[in-house]
Amino acid sequence: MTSYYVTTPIYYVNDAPHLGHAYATIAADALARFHRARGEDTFFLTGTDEHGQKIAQAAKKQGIEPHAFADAIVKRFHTAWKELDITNDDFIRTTDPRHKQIVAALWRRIEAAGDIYLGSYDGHYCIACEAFYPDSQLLPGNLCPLHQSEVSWVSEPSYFFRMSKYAAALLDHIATHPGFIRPETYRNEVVSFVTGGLRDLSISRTTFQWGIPVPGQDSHVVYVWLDALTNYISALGGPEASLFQRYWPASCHLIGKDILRFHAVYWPCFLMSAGLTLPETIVVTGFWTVRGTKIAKSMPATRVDPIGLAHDIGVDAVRYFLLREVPLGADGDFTYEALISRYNADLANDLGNLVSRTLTMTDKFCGGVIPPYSAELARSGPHAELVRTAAQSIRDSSEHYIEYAPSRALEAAWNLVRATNRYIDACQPWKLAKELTNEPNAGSRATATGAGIELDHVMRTALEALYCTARMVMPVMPEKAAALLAGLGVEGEFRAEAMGSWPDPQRFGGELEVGSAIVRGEALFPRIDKTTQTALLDAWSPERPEVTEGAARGDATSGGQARGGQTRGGRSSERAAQPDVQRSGQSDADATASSADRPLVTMSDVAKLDLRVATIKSARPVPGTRNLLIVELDVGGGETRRVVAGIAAAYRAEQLVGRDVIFLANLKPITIRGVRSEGMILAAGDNEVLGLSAVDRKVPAGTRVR
Ligand code: ME8
Repeated sequence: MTSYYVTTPIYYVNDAPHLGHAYATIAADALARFHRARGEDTFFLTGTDEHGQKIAQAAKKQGIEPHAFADAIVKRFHTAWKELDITNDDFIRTTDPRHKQIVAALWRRIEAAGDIYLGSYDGHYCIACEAFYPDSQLLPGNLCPLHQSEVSWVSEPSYFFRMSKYAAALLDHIATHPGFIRPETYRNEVVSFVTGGLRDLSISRTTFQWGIPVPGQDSHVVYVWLDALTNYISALGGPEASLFQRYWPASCHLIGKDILRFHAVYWPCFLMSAGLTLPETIVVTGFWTVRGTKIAKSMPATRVDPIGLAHDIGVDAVRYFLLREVPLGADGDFTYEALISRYNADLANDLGNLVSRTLTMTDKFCGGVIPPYSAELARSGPHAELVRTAAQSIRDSSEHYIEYAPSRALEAAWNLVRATNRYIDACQPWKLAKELTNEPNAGSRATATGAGIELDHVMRTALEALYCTARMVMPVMPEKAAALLAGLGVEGEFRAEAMGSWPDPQRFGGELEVGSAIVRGEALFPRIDKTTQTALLDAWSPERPEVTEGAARGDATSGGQARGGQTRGGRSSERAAQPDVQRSGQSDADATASSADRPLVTMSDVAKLDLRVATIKSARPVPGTRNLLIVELDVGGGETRRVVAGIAAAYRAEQLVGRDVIFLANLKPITIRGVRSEGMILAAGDNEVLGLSAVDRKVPAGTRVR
């Protein structure tokens, strides 16, 4: 069986994980899930990098011993990866005894090759990078080119690695293995760096202790990058172990562009010296930035909490956004508006709406069970076209995952989603159903009339397309893929089988079981309407600039890196004109209404609103937010409701208790910052609250408002 071994960088434990770490780990997780589904013997490794001056300093600052300091942060990484549905097979810590042992063994192999000598190092060192910098690479004022902070001067005895010896062999390897460093721009960067000449590398330090002792030389600790890079083989038990035989060389080291040189130059040279095979490929990801500044622990203004986002809009939506929005090698500027836009456009409108309309119509027209497929109809017209599109999507998606382009893999899956929406529009099952009711034998659905066969076939084709889609998006959205399969009535071992394997285009049409019941549950991706959007944006970034109209419409043109917004916006308005049965569950009508020009409503629209007088019983801030309050209201009949209200900029919590307000009681509940919000207090003001609603005399809580 082919093996597939994927790794993430091992993260420094100087602070809790942020969005950048989540990104690399989610990308590696999607790759691991995809390769498992292809039936490959997969091993997925992540972990933490705990030695070196940077961690020693961070621990000292807190007055804790470094190991205890690392233990506390490692727990946060474990929690984060659990919350983000990460399926790593192992978690390596560089403080693990198993790791220390292999670092010592690797040192000895390199030493035995005659590649280590004692010298002394005089030069600049950036503690944040844990890297030596020649003067030529520093910014004016002796600043690190990456962190723009002042570097330290180091002068100490040090062991050196004869890296210069491997320059030619490395260039040769890169030339003969075009896929070794991806994308190509990073390959070119490495080639020009190595061509410029490689110097020998200082690989031990003597001025601090927090590291792995050099074998036989306790006064030196191993340079933290030699220590850290070795994790990729120490997790396998080292070169003699059976796991190493099974998984080495690594199929993919997934890394950020900040650590390219360590992985694409130092690591291959160490491995060549130790007589070990080089990894197959180093896949380099770009940076997520916030307003152009790299998201980093040292920059609090760039902090984006991936776990908070996952709680608020679902873990799969966050995973999808990160992998779909930006191709792996490129940088992306993160905005909350772009996150919501993409959620509404791709997940709520395209996929969510397709699922909803397909299941609704299957319920209505096919008795809620999987209808038969007609091999004959499938041979021509729009039916045949959709079968072809499905096959193409499956092939493209798989190729893109293999080529480390998850964004394109998802795009390929969306080709099928959109084609299926068009297919339903073209086939108009609601018309076929109408024809059927007009037929003389209408009472008996079993009659195999033309319209009946075609109606069944159309619905079955759409259901099969959804089955394929669930499996194509599984690596990125495992939870939603499972929920979608459950909706299609795929249960138990069949679901496990569908989740654990890649779709076969040849089997389109024959995957689902005729007669098995579909399940219409909650909407897969409830649309984030304007009210929810405002509340979420308040919670995520209270000091954000005003929301743009485009973002409010779900028009992706407004947000950061979002692309293709014009077409998405266009589709929304097209769909708004379609009959109800196609769009049940998830409305995008509000996507077309601007605040200045709202459509006229009828009394029956107004009658849908459950407006009541409510009395505020208590109010307190949502921790970590500036504008959000948790408000408890007496809504009459002995019922208390809790809402999250974005009113703290206008009212202090204690000013609110005892006030009567107008309350919308039948707003769909949402969870904001982990708090379930069940309703809405009406207030004046658009983006900013100018005043709360009130009644001009005392009336009992619960009194209806009309
Ligand atoms: O460098 N955007 O650890 P680290 C995208 N311990 N990805 C980002 C990011 C951002 N803004 N910020 C961080 C180290 N990353 C070493 C690695 S490996 C043997 C040792 C991701 O905690 C990106 O993948 O600084 C980057 O390479 C990694 O986190 C660095 O994490």
